[in-house]
Amino acid sequence: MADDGLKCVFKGQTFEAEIVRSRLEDSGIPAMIQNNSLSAVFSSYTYTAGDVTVMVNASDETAARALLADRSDTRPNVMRTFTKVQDLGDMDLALREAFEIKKERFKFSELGKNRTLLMVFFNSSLRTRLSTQKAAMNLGMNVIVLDVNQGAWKLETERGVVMDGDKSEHLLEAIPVMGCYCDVIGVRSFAHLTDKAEDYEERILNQFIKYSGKPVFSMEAATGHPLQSFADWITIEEHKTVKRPKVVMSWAPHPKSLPQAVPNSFAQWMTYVGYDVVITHPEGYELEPEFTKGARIEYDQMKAFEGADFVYAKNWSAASAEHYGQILSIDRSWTVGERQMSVTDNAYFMHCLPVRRNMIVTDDVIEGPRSLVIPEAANREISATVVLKRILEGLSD
Ligand code: AN0
Ligand code: CP
Repeated sequence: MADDGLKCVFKGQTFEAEIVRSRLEDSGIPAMIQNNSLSAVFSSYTYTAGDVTVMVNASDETAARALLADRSDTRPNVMRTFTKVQDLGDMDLALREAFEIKKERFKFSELGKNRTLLMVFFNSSLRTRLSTQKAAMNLGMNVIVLDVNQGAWKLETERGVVMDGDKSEHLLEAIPVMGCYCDVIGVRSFAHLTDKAEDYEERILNQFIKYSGKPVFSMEAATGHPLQSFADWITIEEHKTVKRPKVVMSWAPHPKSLPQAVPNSFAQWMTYVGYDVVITHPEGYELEPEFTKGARIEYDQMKAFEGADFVYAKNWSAASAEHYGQILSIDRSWTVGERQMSVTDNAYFMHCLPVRRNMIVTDDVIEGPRSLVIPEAANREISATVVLKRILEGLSD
């Protein structure tokens, strides 16, 4: 943390302080927890001994107070941001909420009254656009959709650039302006696949979190697609017949370079909920270990598929620093077909869609009785409704 003096923005019990600290950090505000009884420095601050306090840099104090004021309390199941599985808190509760909403999807139709969702798309979408808008409508919200590349000013994203080119507006003005017109913002911004550090820092998404002044959720950002993984998880829970199914995520060929967002999130989510996760891909397609921790990597696709309960196919480009964003293989023997499915335990087939047939998966498998691609897409409405509901519950007037 910078050395411009620390200010206390919260005082309370340790567990609450932890929630407050992570909420601040998620919004790009460095924060630390201090225990008064242990800190001599502390006596000089307004808040006196006895409790745990959360400290921020003096220059962040106003932003931190505004952020904390925007949520009525520190209940763990209300959310300010949704970018990763951990944001959901108690997973059993999240799943119960998903099934409750699936049974009665208009149950919370008053919650979003006079609230506005802004969905910002830097990239194309079918499912995310429709399902998130439907979710907002289930909750009684108003919705604005902005397709940045269709009709908005071209946006500069780098600070310090002399804007004498074709970009008319800077993201640093555009974001707070967008924040003026809404209560919640969803952002879709894919990896550019040229600069790994820039993508993996989630520069665009984090700027929205930091400068919009509103709760922000990912509608697929550079390194993750949590709304998709949440829907995938609901779908698996609905179809599994054993407590801990074997879930195999398989790379498959694709003619264009695709981000790692979907496989990153899927691996992270499925290991987090404790499934038996196997990832199979040709050498060179290793994902970042922070997402695959707890999964087994098997380079032999047929071996990986043995006894699988669920097969999740997806293409992604290389994630390594040397080959970042590159296509290293277009080997069509990896296309998921009857040959691979026959060694599974009558596995269900899954894909997030959009899918290129006979590159990723054969017509027969995707059209077959074990294909879950449509129920999976349908559950996108449910995952989005849970996420928006929780964000709405965290808003104060
Ligand atoms: C995107 C991707 O692979 O990240 C979106 C998937 C939901 N897919 C394509 O661009 C084809
Ligand atoms: N699965 C998914 O996110 O699809 P879209 O890219 O169409 O939104």
